[in-house]
Amino acid sequence: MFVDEAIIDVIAGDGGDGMSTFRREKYVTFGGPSGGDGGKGGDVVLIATNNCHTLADFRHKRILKAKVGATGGRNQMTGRNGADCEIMLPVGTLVYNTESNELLVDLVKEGQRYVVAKGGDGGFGNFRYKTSTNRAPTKTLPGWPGEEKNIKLELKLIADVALVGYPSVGKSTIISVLSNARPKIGAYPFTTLAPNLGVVPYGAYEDYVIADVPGLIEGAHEGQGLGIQFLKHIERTRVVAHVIEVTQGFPDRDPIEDYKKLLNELASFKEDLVDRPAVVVLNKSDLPQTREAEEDLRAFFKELNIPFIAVSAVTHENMKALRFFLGDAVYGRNSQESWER
Ligand SMILES: Nc1nc2c(ncn2[C@@H]2O[C@H](COP(=O)(O)OP(=O)(O)OP(=O)(O)O)[C@@H](O)[C@H]2O)c(=O)[nH]1
Ligand SMILES: [Mg+2]
Repeated sequence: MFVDEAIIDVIAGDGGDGMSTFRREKYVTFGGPSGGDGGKGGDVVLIATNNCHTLADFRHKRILKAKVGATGGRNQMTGRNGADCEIMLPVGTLVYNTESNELLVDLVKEGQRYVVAKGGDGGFGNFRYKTSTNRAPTKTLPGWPGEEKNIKLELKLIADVALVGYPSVGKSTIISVLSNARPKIGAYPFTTLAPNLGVVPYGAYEDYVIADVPGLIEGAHEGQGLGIQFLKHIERTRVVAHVIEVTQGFPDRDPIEDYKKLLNELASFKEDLVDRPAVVVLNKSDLPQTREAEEDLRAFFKELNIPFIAVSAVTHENMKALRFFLGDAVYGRNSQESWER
């Protein structure tokens, strides 16, 4: 199940209490205070990872706690520190303090760490209180409490390219051909219920991340279809790739109309979504009606100065070119002419 929001409590460990004890040794009459400090409580640490792409793990796990520090020991031994609680979160997770609504951290890079709740320090043991006038103090301090917070996790995937289009235009098929991702593909609308991410090799040393967003329809920004919940995942992608098709038997569908309607949806959701680099991928060019329409569509997008490519994800025609076409857009090297057949 795809979950992109979760609210959890994070509780760092309390520090261990200081110890009150006196040295007891043979032949030493007044050994003096020797109680050690308590150990530090564990922190709650958030760590960004590319190994998971949803917050589903946190749907039921609502409280995450680090371990408390141990009480100080004899012979001025400090208690053991409490173990940290490390929480792995998908790259792209924004973390908010629920009470203040303040953004605490945006986990954008693999391996990024953030201490969201600090463990309490250990309390002083009685050896700390030894003075010239008080040689036998029994005073100690309890450990300091660990921080506690209620935080909201919000995932906004970070991809280089988002495939955007009507249901069943072949977005998932494209991502399965280009990348290591193996999403579900189906001849019915809304096969994809959650974004899929895949890594696409590009050039000798570069690659890019491609996301397939569940099919959008007119009214998506008002909640039609799978709606608004997935539009936010397009917010942080560099390039929007509109996937279009020439349908048969759907009189109300037309590739240019589809494109305009979805552009409108993106703009209604967030204006600057339409300002970012966009390209158009005409899929299913193995079908005769697509071949027929291709030249007109190419001319239309050329007029708008939008890079255009025609492919077939099923026969793999032009799919290698698509890999570079999208990569060029990501790295800002796109030239429309070079992709014309
Ligand atoms: N003829 C032809 N069919 C294709 C091509 N690409 C995809 N299809 C078919 O189109 C249907 C939908 O493909 P998907 O990849 O699931 O489409 P999608 O855009 O991910 O659809 P949603 O997840 O529902 O939004 C499947 O039956 C595919 O086999 C193509 O290049 N040519
Ligand atoms: Mg799909």
